[in-house]
Amino acid sequence: MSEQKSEVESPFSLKQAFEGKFVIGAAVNEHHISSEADNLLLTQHYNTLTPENMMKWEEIHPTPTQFSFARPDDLVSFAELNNMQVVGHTLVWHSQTPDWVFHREDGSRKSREELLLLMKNHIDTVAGRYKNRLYGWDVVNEAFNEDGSLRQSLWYEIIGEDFIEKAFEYAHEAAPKAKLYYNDYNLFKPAKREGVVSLVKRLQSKGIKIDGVGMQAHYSLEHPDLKEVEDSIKAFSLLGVDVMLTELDISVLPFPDENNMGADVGLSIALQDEFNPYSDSLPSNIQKELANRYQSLFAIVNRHSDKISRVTFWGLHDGHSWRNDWPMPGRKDYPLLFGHDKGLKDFARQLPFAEDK
Ligand code: 9MR
Repeated sequence: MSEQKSEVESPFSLKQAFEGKFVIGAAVNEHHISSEADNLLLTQHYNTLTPENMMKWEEIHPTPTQFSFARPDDLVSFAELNNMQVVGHTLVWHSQTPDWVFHREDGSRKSREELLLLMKNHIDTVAGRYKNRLYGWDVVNEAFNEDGSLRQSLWYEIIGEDFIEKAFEYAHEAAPKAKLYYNDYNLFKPAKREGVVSLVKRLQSKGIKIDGVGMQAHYSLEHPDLKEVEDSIKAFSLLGVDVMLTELDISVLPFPDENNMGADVGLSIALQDEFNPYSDSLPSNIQKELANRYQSLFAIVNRHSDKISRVTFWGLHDGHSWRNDWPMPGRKDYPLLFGHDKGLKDFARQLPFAEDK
């Protein structure tokens, strides 16, 4: 499944293979930053990093008066030392946000004004701290429902639909040079795509800076139809903003709930063996399917590399992927380019790196 090539020859490097087209990255946690072996993989293959969890509100701002900057600082320093971009993830999200953000001590809901002030302080403090060091921010994450309407999150319910505009305005004030992105899953779906297209147009018509749309890209062998992915890349690009695949992984496992594909972190289903068929190893025919799927996706990405500024994998190697635990904790999945043994999978060396191959 994987091989280590002699370091005597020029070693294969993903970032070199895609050089001049788009930057390529991985989502990382503190253990990658402290592991020498992982450091080597990261610096050899990637030129952009996204913190998988450590900049989420509950981690970086766990209580009203406490900010936890030690781990994010280490990540940003590591990236700077190695000439890598960092994209912050994420300032405003309905998930992984502590309850005190939305409720007063007596349990009642905060007012619009209170929540806006808190949002501004959070963004000022977090985005402001890294203002000339982070390349960009996922300013707002997952604000849409599958039908293209706005999710009834507490941000939406308390502030109203302009919470998104406010977040982008505050982020621009706090970090004027940072690229500002909207990020979501299932953006290949036409209705959800249209919701985001309308959002970008609304922000643009009001003169609010938005630089790009991140398509998360949590895919599987069967889903989605890549034609829809391509249609969304084109649609977002027509708005004049960057398009990125921001959380790419391709699950090989059967999906236990066909109605809830995507990346809703709230979904959790008890482990059943029939849904964990490759707990020992991945059969060669499935490896081939995974290789073909990645080939097809990167053929599209290459064809549109003039529109795509970044491709980021959601994790470094299979052992650490969130896919092993979502939506069914305890499975063994194989969604990334580096396997459970941390080796680069053979097919990754033969992705279509050149135009229209
Ligand atoms: O991969 C992340 C996992 O380790 C966390 O437990 C989870 C909840 O914070 O978030 C995962 O990352 C999510 C990302 O932040 C937003 N899009 C969906 C990702 C996968 O759930």
